[in-house]
Amino acid sequence: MDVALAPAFPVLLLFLVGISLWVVEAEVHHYDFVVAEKNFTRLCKTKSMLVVNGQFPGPTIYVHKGDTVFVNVHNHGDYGLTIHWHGVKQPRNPWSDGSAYITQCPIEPAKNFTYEVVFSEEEGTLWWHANSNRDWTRNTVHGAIVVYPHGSSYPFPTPHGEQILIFGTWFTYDVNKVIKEILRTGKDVPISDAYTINGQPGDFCACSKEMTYRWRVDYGKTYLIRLVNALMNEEFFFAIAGHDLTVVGIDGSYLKPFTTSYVMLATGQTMDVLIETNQSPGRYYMAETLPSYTDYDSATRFRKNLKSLASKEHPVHVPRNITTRMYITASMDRIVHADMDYTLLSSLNNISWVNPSTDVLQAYYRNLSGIYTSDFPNEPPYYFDFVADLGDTSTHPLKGAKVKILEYGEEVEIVFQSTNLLNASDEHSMYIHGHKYYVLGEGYGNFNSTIDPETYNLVDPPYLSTASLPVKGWLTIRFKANNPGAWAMYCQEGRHLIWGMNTVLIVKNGINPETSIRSPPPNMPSCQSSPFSEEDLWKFRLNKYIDNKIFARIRGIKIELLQMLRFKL
Ligand SMILES: [Cu+2]
Repeated sequence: MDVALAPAFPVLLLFLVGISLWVVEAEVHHYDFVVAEKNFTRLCKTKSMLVVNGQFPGPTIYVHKGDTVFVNVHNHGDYGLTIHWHGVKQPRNPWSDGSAYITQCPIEPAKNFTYEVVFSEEEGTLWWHANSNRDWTRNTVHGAIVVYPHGSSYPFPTPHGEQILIFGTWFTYDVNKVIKEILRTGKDVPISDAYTINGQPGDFCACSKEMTYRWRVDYGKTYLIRLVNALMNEEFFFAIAGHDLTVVGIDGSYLKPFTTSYVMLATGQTMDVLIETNQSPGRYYMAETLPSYTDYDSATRFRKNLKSLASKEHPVHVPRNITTRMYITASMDRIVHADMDYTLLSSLNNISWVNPSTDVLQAYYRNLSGIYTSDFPNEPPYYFDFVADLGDTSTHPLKGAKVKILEYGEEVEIVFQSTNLLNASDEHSMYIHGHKYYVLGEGYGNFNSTIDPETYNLVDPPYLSTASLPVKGWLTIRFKANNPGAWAMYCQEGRHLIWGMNTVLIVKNGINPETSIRSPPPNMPSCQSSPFSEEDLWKFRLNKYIDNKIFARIRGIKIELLQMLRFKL
């Protein structure tokens, strides 16, 4: 704006200020994430755990819609990891998706990597977490992402205040060590010791009374609560005693507001709810409970209320011209060995995912062969009554890195079917990277392709990144494959994920640069198994040289090897 004009034209100045607020540019933010071990005490026990910037939960990222965030992740831990931005589409930028062995190789100890997190359509609450299908690091390495509207306001009355509530799982020991062992033995995962809200167990838990998370609110106000389900394995109900909740958003998109006494979040889901503090001043419990098997109707009833705003400002674009249809079974399974011992597995369409040695994205982009195969099937290999009592294990899942290739712009419909193999049907939280999708419908039993589509919501279906696949039931989603890259698709529940309930969608480039994958950043972590680069090797040798030199001086001797090293350095 021309400042010189201001004194002479005060009216014009106000007008220009008004305009400049409207066209405010998308911002660029920078964060440093230092991942390191730190001691935490809960339930009367102290343990060391991996966290970001010494915090549990980790730091919140605040942006406006359309901003870009550079997050420099410094790994001070003792094993490799990646960070994923859950529900962030990252248009054309799979390089910063942070999916271990799918979009990148892990950031090794003492290394760093800068993610460029590109926000586009998301508005509301999302979260970030360590992302691996071979460990549970995300249990302690996670935090919230808040995306404010850009140049507009909320599609609901502006709240007086807001609060983030992150729900987590607590183990009193290093659960990752146990998971490592489980991956070797193929046995079941341990049960957690407590659930936490913002890092603290409830006040009924041992040694927790003083530390339990408390939130002080004023009477007669409206607050926006941002809920994040960062639990390792569970979906849950959440309620606040004596108060109704008005649900206004989910997974970073708005909903038609509806009022309810409880909400339900799938594993990995986020939700925005309003609360009016209209009850007499006092203390009210905020509580998460796990659904029992009889509660699944309550879960379904709640989810039926989820409807997109479908307004002029927030339209829906439900794909109608489906070019790829997939019917994907999600199963627990096991391989029984000759000695009657067994190994647990999980699968999608009878394929149990195994990470390749180089990440899928790198292999696809550089045309490397032998890393993955493109034969992930569009339907299960065997049809049977998927939801019957199925104690036996005759389906023999195949292990491998099988991916599904999609042309750019395809309109995809996927029906997920939960099977009851091992009589172990469970709700699954189906998550796709790089694409949000419309949830058209869900139901119990085997999917019926004649009857069930009649129930689809094609008008205002919710737009999610993570959705519940009901126990012994089905779930139909649709999306347009308009984000080129290699994108993971899996069950977010940690125990299903580590056993292989995972695959990858590769979306090919479109016809021009605007519809093609960006070039990779120059500093992608290397996939070499050796933790040392050439530079590290020389640093290592230099340190050894200095040590040896001191040692030699003490002894008063000269070692020829040292001379040689000195020459080289
Ligand atoms: Cu699952």
